Amino acid sequence: MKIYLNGTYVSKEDAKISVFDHGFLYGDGAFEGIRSYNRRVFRLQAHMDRLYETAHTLMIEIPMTKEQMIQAVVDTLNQNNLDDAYIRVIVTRGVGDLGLDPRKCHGKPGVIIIADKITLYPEELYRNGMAIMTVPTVRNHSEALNPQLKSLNYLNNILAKIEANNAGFNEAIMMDTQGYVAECTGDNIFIIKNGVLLTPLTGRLKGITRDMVLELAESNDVKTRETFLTRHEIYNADECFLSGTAAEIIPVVKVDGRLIADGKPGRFTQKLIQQFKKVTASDGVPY
Ligand code: PXG
Repeated sequence: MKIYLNGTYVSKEDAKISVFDHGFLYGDGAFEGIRSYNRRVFRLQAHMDRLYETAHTLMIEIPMTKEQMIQAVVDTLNQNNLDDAYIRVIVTRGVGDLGLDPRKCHGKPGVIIIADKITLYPEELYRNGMAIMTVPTVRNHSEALNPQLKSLNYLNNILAKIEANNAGFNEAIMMDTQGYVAECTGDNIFIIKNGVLLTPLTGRLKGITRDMVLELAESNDVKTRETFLTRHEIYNADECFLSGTAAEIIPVVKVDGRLIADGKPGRFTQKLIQQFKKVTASDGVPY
């Protein structure tokens, strides 16, 4: 495996960063998770736009242009000769001292690109659907750490994942600070109710897979609405599914012990999974 580390390629064993890097000390940085299918990088521009927006808000100046970053992602895929891959782009504040003041980080921000594989959930769950639960840990308040930022600080999502794992589940639904459904630990959430596709309006990451699901629904003449959702609405949905780059699209069939409709993956969800496969196999930046 060849890993892009600040402009050079190194082996997995040699891919090391300083213990004084604020990405390590404080989670001070940004990241993206991207997939390629069939030697095409899916929605690369959208991932780059989101990465640069996160960095802009964090006031981290990425030491390369978006075009150079796109080229580095493509080059990393070629270096590793992967037809299908999960690509992790990481930008760290860089090396500073033990204080959190970012002004002490004198060097350039760090840029790391890893191309590998990822499987989030067992294959069987994509066919039969997943049982998930709501957890006590809430998603960040927008005025604390905006969930729109894909920062290196994922501790509240990790706590939520631990709560679900402790109870024997693979995934957690997190609420926002007002008690509305926000998203899962690494996925956006959708329901279908009376033929309308519903998904949380705020308090969640603006997922790139989420955007694609909304586009696909509209092209199927399914009405979509971004709104406020409660647990009650999830329990009584006709269909429920999650979306994410790593997770792709996965049906949800039980939430907090309540079956979703008949407890089987919904018809629209299954159609969407088929359409998702078609689009991802043919769209994207070739390499
Ligand atoms: N919400 C959150 C909080 C995410 O981190 C998504 C939604 C889906 O967004 P995209 O743009 O990918 O459709 C994500 C991204 C993991 C893992 O191991 C998941 C993500 C990122 C990193 C790791 O579960 N999902």
